[in-house]
Amino acid sequence: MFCFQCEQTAFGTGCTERGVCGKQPDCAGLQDLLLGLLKEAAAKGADPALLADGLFTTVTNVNFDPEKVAEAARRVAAAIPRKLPPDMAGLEKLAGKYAFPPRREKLGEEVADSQELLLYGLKGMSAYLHHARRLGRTDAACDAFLVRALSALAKPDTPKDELISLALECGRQNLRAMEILNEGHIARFGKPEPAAVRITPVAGKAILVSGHDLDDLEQLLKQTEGSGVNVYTHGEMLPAHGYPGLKKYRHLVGNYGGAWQNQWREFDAFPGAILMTTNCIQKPRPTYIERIFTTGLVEFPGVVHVKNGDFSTVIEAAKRAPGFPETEPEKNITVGFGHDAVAAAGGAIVDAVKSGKIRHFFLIGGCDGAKPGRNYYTQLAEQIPADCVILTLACGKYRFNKLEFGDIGGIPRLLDVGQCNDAYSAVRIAQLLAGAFQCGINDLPLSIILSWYEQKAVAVLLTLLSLGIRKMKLGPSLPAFVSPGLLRLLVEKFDIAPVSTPEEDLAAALK
Ligand code: FSO
Ligand code: SF4
Repeated sequence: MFCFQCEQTAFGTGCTERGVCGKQPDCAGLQDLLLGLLKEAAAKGADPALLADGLFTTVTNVNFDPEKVAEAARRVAAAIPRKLPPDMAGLEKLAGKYAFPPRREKLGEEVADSQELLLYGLKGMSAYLHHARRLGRTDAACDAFLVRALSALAKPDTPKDELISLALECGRQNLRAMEILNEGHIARFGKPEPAAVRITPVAGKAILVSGHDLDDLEQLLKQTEGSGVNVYTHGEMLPAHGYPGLKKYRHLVGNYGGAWQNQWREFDAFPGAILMTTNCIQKPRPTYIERIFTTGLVEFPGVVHVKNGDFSTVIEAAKRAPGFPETEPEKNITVGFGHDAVAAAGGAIVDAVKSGKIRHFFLIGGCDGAKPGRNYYTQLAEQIPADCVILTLACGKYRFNKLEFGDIGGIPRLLDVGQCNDAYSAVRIAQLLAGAFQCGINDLPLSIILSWYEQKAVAVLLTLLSLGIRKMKLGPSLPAFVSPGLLRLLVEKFDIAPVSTPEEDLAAALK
């Protein structure tokens, strides 16, 4: 196998024996086959929903089940149409034809790596299109672009420059994908508003919901209403508490734990059932494999998968588990600072900047991971001076969102904008500030310092680049699929740089 699509890739170069994420070679091979078929299907004008779901299936930490990936490959093959070998051994042999290293050898490093940059951006965008579609939102231009860009990847002779411009176009289209997802969330659950979220447990039976799919959360909340089972958010579900249509459920009692990479410890300790709605599942420990469930595209061999939104097995498992024995003293954090909430405070924020009370904004967001270097983000947030405001989003926020930051004249110093897809909201906030100060985003007293882990972060980064945003810092390390030539281009055109030390990066930002 060969895979280097995420930040934790082995030795910073590529996973070859097995994935650091736990992906096994059989599953990796079948994902290569699925991707190859998706490109061929796109060239034949296949259904964009089928393409998006296929791509999302191959995102890091989504689907570890070879049988299910093979099923997905068969669905895509049927759309081409193309006959596949009937057995797994035949599929795995065929998969070898689509592996990355021979392709890289044939195409040369720069073209092959530019193909991967575009492919990973498309994977990230597909995740957002998938969630939006589940809320009844689609966009014809995004769908058409997905088909066109994947078709370009089916052709070996698409030149590097065209691939790079498609990658930037992917960033533009991804902004729209995040926008329709935002519209879908607001239409269904109302505009996010600042809300205190309890982070200590309440006595009683419990279900922990992780991942990004707010629709799944809503179904679960409806099905647990009046059952005596409390629901807690985990990881990227935390922003759910800001939506009026979700926080109205009184048994959505709080948030438990932190980011996805701590799940072994946290799920072990959680005395109830656990539901994974999207990516970021790790190989479950035997201690909780009986009480963890998947739904949607996320699957793991040996874990019960819930289909058709019927969460009764999850609720039964929660009732069998002991639950929390007692209510701990209440502690809260605040979420819900989407662009509408920030716009409402816009006048006060602009006044605070003009009077010098707010000196600088830091957007510190992105995806968390397990590497020790990620302490950087905690140290950075801690060292940011008291006259600066921190905007944050995605699961990287757990590195600092339980610290006390206080406020500047009533404006909280830490504003949680939401999930990774709410990068859309962060862009709107930046545009709002730029409008108020009649300048461009690059001229604002704003520094963007991102952490990346998987392919949705690649899509978001491409979005920010496509908006012409310069001088972003990226960490904890640069992607392995960025070849030296591609890196030169990113540095020359966008002044993008890896994170350094918190002290150096802070000094540079506040200069
Ligand atoms: Fe984090 Fe996981 Fe939202 Fe990612 S939970 S790592 S890019 O899936 O998605 O922020
Ligand atoms: Fe390795 Fe990341 Fe690929 Fe998993 S997704 S196999 S950790 S590069």
